[in-house]
Amino acid sequence: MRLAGWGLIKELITASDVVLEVIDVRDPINTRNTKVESLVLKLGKHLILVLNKSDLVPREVAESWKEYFKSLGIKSIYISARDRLGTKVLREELSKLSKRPLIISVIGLPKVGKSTLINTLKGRHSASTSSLPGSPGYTAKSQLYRIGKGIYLIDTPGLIPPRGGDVESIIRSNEVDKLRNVTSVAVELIKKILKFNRNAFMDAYGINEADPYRILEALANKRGWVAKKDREPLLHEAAKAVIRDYFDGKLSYYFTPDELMDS
Ligand SMILES: Nc1nc2c(ncn2[C@@H]2O[C@H](COP(=O)(O)OP(=O)(O)O)[C@@H](O)[C@H]2O)c(=O)[nH]1
Ligand SMILES: [Mg+2]
Repeated sequence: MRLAGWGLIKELITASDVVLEVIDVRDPINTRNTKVESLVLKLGKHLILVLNKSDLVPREVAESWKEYFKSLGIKSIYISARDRLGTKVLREELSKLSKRPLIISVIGLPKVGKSTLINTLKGRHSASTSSLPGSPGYTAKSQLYRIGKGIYLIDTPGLIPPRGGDVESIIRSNEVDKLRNVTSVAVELIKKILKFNRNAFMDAYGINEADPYRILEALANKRGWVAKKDREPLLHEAAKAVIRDYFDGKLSYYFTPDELMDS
């Protein structure tokens, strides 16, 4: 997994006029990177938080997060990059900024939906260019796309997840196949999902269990992921599936800013 170091991030933000920070609306708190946000503001660039995957939460929940960020003085917009909801509004917001060329960078932790958003914004006909207008020396290892007249979008490698207690920082630190202790990582994720949505695994897999290990066991058995020798369920296979299904949105939950204050 390509993750951007601090030097590259600085270089990218410096070259941008607008930074779109994509976060996951299911957990906006643990998928944002406040250190990068501070840098964006310090460098005097526009910051827009893009609350993605809002197809997975009720509209009121997405609204409540928008209000929450507004109260912090941060502009945000909720979208579903996958279902192309809210992306037109985002496009319009961007075109309103009159500067041309307008350089937009898209940053965010791995798996928040950066590539999906970029594909949606760039449409089928946009050409990819290699150098940024007005900055000939610029050599970022990032892809640049023209998405409108004088409007350019930079794709960025994922941000390094901030270290913290939450499981988001672990599942987004490496490819699922390369995660260490993938079973215990998935157990943590399952606990988190169950905390906010007791029916998540019933809805996704038809598995009616409350214990994380039992859930992994049941999923492995259901899918036929068992050891040849003794038919023991292969928990690590189920663990990887759970993490992937979480990224895809097959497993869902949400909480509101009010619940955040209470916890
Ligand atoms: N449900 C849902 N899933 C999404 C959305 N956008 C992206 N995804 C999924 O999230 C995963 C990661 O998306 P990707 O664009 O590769 O993220 P990136 O690592 O930030 O570039 C993929 O499985 C996407 O299908 C969305 O709006 N809704
Ligand atoms: Mg990507």
